[in-house]
Amino acid sequence: MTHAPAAAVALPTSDADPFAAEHLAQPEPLHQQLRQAGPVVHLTRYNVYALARYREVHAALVDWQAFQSAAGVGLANFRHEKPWRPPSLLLEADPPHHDAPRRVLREILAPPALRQLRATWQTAAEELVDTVLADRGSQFDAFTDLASAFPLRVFPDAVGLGPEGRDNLLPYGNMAFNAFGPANDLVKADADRAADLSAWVNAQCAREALSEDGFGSRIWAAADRGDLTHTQAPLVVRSLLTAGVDTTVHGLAATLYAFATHPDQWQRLRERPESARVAFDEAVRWQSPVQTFFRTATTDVTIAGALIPEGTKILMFLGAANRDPARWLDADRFDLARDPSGHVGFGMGIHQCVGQHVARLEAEALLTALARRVERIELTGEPRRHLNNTLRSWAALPVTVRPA
Ligand code: HEM
Ligand code: OVM
Repeated sequence: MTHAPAAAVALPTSDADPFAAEHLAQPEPLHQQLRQAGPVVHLTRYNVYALARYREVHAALVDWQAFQSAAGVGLANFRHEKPWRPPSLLLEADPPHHDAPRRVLREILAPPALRQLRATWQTAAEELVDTVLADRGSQFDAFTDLASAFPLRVFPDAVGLGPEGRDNLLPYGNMAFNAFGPANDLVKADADRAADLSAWVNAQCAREALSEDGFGSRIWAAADRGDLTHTQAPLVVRSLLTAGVDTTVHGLAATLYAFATHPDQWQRLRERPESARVAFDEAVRWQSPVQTFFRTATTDVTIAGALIPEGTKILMFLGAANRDPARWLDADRFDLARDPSGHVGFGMGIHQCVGQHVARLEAEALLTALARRVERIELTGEPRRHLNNTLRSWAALPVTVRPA
């Protein structure tokens, strides 16, 4: 990536709407078109520049100086449009403002800090799978009964939320991830609930709302130490509640879908339960639960010879990069034998998912509990997608299992 001035080349263009229902339901054909069209494609409908190849997506993710986040990582440009809520102090911030909140969350969500949760989460996963098999038998909805139920059982407790109103978490996240896209019907469908959901989430970020020994109170303790201001603390808690629920729910759903459609891979996991973590990363690569994020060009910049004017939005297709045949052998295959490291499903660079160890710990607990108890898992009905502007998400995953 070089900085202008440079010889600009003519850009391929596309009038496709990546946020239209047909592409959200099945993004692969558009991804392939965009990758083939060139390293940068001008999307005329939104006047944004699309990156769908691994090389360029990776390069943009690691170059925070040229591709900023503080103007928003959705389509809306915060330089000109008022954000729907006060911007995230992590996701929608650039250095140096990004540094302190990032350092605080990194400590709280780092593997050593999660060690005390492992046994609790493993037990919760074993109990959940036992209960589902006992109550539902061999046929159930792997989306509702496992992929949603498990994070909702363990994550809000780990943050330190009270018992009331937890059913607001998924709708709030759904709304926040829709808000990165254009103001289409998906956004309008959430509009009447926005104020209530936001009020509830904001109230849970207060120190008094949080138990004494969770992630939330540790964020407030960091403020007491002076690592954050007391004004920043509730917004950092808000990041956990926004980014920490729907992502893992749909990430686990993606993983269960992958196994329900690849019986040989399920056998492999059962033989080697220690591969649960890498299996989850392979599922994150293969499905990319978070499909897209934007950046904004801080200067005139050229990518692969194409001039991108200062102030314009760049749309990074994480899902397309994660299946770029130039980077991945047999890119469309879900394969536990591959090394998925380097995938951009959690991002890359200074904004790379700070909650990824939480997500992996949840996945490891649920997958190993299920692998111990279930010999076969297969789809018994049409899996149903839920459409969201950013998340590759699910509504139903009907499965039949054979207990081990
Ligand atoms: C950032 C994906 C789970 C909290 C990110 C980014 C991606 C991502 C792609 C990068 C954003 C960017 O570059 O602009 C995912 C996926 C998950 C997951 C696929 C599950 C499968 C979680 C969890 C938490 C979390 C469980 C909280 C416990 C965050 C936060 C950021 C972030 C706070 C912003 C970090 C920053 O800007 O420095 N995530 N995430 N995520 N994630 Fe996750
Ligand atoms: C945040 C955040 C971080 C990552 C993803 C996200 C809604 C939000 O810090 O609020 O999606």
